[in-house]
Amino acid sequence: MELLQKTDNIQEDMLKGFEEKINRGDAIEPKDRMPDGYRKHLIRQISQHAHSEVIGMQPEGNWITRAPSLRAKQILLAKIQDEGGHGLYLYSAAETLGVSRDEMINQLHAGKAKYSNIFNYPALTWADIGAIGWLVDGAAIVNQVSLQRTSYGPYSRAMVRICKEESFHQRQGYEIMAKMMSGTPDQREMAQDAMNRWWWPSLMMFGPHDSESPHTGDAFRWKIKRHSNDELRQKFIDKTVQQAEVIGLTIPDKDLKWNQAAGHYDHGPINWDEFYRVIGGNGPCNKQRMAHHTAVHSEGAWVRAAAEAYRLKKEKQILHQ
Ligand code: BYC
Repeated sequence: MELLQKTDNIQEDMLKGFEEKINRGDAIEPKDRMPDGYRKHLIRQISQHAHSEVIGMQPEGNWITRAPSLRAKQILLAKIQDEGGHGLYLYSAAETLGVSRDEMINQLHAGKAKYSNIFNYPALTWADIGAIGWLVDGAAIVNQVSLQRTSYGPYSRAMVRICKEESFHQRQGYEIMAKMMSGTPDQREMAQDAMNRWWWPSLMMFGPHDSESPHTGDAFRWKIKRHSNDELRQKFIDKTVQQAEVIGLTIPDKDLKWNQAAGHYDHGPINWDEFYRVIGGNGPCNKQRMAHHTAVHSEGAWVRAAAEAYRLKKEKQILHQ
C-alpha cells in the first residue's frame, strides 16, 4: 500500500514538473521525463509526418524522366531528394522517443500508421508538379512554420531546417504554374486543370475541422500544436488566393469570397467523405503507393544489412585500437 502511494507521488511529481516546463514554454528533450500519452502522441504524429515525406516522393518521382527541360529536371531531382532528407530527420526525431525505424515502417506497411491524404492522388501532367510544389508544399509550410514552436525539441529543430527547404519547393512549384499560365491556351488549361484537382485535397491536408479533431485537445494542452487545423487552413487559403489571382488561375470554389468583417476569405464546404475514404486506404492511389513502398523497402534490405555490417566492423576496430 505504502509502495503504491510512493509510486503515485513520483508520478504526480513527474507530471507536475513536465507541465510546469510546458507552461514556461521550455522545450522537452529526449532525456526528460514525460507522460506516456505525450510520448505516444508524438510518435504517432512524427512518424506519420515522416511517412508522408517519403511517400510524397512517389507522385513527383513519376515526372523526373519526363521533365520538360534539363533545368526543370535538375530542380525536381533536388526537391525530391530534399523530401527524402526530411523523412530522415523526422524518423530520427521519432527514434529519440524510443521507437525504432523498423517498428515505424512495419506500422506503415500494416496500415496502422497513416501518411498525408494528399499523396494518394495521381500526378497526371507536368502542371501537377507545379501544383504539388505550390499548393502541397505551400500548405505544408503553413503547418510546419507553426510546428517550429512545438514543445518537443527534436521535432521543433527538424521543422526549422525543413521549412527553409520547403520555401524553395513552394517557389519552384509557383514558377512552373506561372510559366504555364503565360504559355499557350493548352498550357493554361493544363495548369487550371491541375489547380482544380489539387485545391480541395490540399485544404484537407490540415486535417478535419477543429470540432471533429480528436487529437487537438491534448495537442494544445501539451503545446504540440500551436494553431488549430482550421486556423492554419484559413491562413493557407488567405495567402494562396492572391497568388492564384496574380497568375490568372481560378480557385475552384464558387463560394469563395472575401469577408471584410472577418478579414478572411470564406470558403465552400469540404468533402469530408472523400477525406475519410482516402485516409482509410481507398483513395485513387493508396494501393499503388503502398505496394511501391513495400517492394522498394524489401529490395533495399541488402543496403541496410551492408550498412549494419560496416557499423559493426568499425565498432570492432575501435574496440581493438
Ligand atoms: N492526412 O485529430 P486530428 C510534405 C488523421 S509532407 C492523413 O486533427 P492531429 C511533402 C490524423 O492522423 C508534410 N491523415 O489529428 C512531402 C488522425 O488519425 P489517427 C506532411 C490525417 O494529428 C513530399 C485523424 O485524422 N505534414 O510536405 O491533431 C512532397 C484525426 O485528425 C490528415 C504533416 O504530416 C491528413 N491530412 O492533426 C511534397 C504535418 N489529417 O492518427 C510535400 C504534421 C488528419 O488518430 N502533422 N489525419 O489515426 C500534423 O500537423 C497533424 O498531425 C495534422 C492532424 C494537422 C495533420
